[in-house]
Amino acid sequence: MPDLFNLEGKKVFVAGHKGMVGQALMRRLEREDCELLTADRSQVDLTVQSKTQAFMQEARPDVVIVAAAKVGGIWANNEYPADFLYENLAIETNLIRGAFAAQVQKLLFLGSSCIYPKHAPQPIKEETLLSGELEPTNEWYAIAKIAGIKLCQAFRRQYGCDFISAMPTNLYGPGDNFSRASSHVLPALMRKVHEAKVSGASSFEIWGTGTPRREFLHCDDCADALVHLLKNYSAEEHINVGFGEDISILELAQRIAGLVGYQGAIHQDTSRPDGTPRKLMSSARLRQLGWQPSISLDRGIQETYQWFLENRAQEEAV
Ligand code: GFB
Repeated sequence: MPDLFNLEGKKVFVAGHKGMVGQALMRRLEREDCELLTADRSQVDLTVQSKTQAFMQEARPDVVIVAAAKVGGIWANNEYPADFLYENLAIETNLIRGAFAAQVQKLLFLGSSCIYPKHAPQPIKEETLLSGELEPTNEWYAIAKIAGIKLCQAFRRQYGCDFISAMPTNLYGPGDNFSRASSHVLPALMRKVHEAKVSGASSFEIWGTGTPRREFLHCDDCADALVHLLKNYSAEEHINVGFGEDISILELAQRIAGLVGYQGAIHQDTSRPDGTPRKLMSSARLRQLGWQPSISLDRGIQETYQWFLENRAQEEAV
């Protein structure tokens, strides 16, 4: 079957090309016969409407991927509600409206699995959106991402724009944020295990009870799925991008410790929040479109740890 949308010869603007997903998209798109367009923050501040608009008018991309966002783990989301709500709203409205004004042929907006209700039935189907209350630690980010989905749908409905939305699950991989406070759980635990191993500590700490369950997708698998969607998907409804299996946080900690080669104990800091009890998405619609992940969690953890050792371990230790 020929692709619905042909990337050949197209000018593709990857907004957020320096983030983990943006970098993965750049690696993946290099294999396509398209022209890649990027813009550093010093060139264009995507939170400023006039600057984003002017950039789009001048650059005239054919395709826009909205991978630019303010992101972080449970602590950062909870601590900086204004930044997470405002910056994400600003970036996405500027890019989506800017793409419409510049007559962009195709736009792909990236959201997150936290858009779904805290107690959504598992695995979470796309139609669960807006059927219940959000998880309070990340409702600011979730509301911004829901607004982005709706904006794409609205431009599609009112003006016939080919704007689509994808909702990746929790992502990890090379280029991730390993900072102590603002990172997501997988890089956070990787760093803690590494430091415990290097210092000879008898234990390391995980936040919360360890019982919440999460699904983890490697960023290179995610980028591959996103390119597949660009080529093969054109509809109003957002579409889930998941791995298909989840794991408890305690099991994740044990898995990382095993792969890194650390034998100490794991302590739970229950003064920290658990967040959503479980977030396993149904990716049935994406599978029906002919895509599935290829990087196992063990291989992904090993690769990411290698990247951490080569790129971050030294500076993080300071
Ligand atoms: O990855 P994470 O920060 O975010 O945390 P969410 C997932 C789970 O891991 C929570 C636990 O139950 C945390 O309490 N956890 C255990 C840890 N140890 C740690 C640690 O050292 N660091 C971190 N960060 N967590 C985020 C949302 O939710 O997921 C975002 O806040 C976004 O908006 C993102 O949707 C994908 O999975 O809970």
